[in-house]
Amino acid sequence: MTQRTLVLVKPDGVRRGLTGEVIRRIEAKGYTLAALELRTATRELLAAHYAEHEGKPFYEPLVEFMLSGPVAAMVVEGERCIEGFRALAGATDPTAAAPGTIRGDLARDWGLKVQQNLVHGSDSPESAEREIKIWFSEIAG
Ligand code: RTP
Ligand code: MG
Repeated sequence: MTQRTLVLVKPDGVRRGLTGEVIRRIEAKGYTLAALELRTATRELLAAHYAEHEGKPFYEPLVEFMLSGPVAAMVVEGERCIEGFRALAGATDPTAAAPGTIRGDLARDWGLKVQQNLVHGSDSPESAEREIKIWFSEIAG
C-alpha cells in the first residue's frame, strides 16, 4: 500500500550540510518527494508535533534544539515508506544505530540532554497523517 510519511532533517542535519545526503538516501531507496520545504519551526508547531513527549525530561531540550535552526521538512511517498524510512533512519540513539543507517553512519552522541539524531520520521500511519497536517496542511488529506 502506498503511504506518505513526514520526514524532517533536524537542525543538526541542516547545519552540517547533510540535507542532500538524507534526500539522496530517500530517493536511492526509490521513494519520492511529494513536498519539500526549508523552514524554521515555532513553539506552537513543535508543541503539536511532539505532544506525545510533553512532560518527559528531554521535552524542553528537544524543543530548544528543534528551534535552533531551520529544518528541511518533507513528505515522502512510497510503498510501506513509513516503516521503510524508519529502517533507513536507524535507532533513536545514534550510538546504537546500525551502520548503514542515516543515524548509524552520520550521527553520534554528543553527551547533550537530547539526542541530536539528524532526522525524524513518522512512526505509524496515524502519526503520519497527523504530522503531515501539522507541517503541510495544504497537501494533507
Ligand atoms: P523521531 O520522532 O525524531 O523520528 O525519533 P524517534 O521516534 O526515534 O524518537 P522519539 O522517541 O519519538 O523521540 C523524539 C526525539 O526526541 C529526542 N530524544 N532525545 N533521552 C534523549 O536524549 C532523547 N530521547 C528522545 C530525539 O531527537 C528523538 O528523535
Ligand atoms: Mg518519534
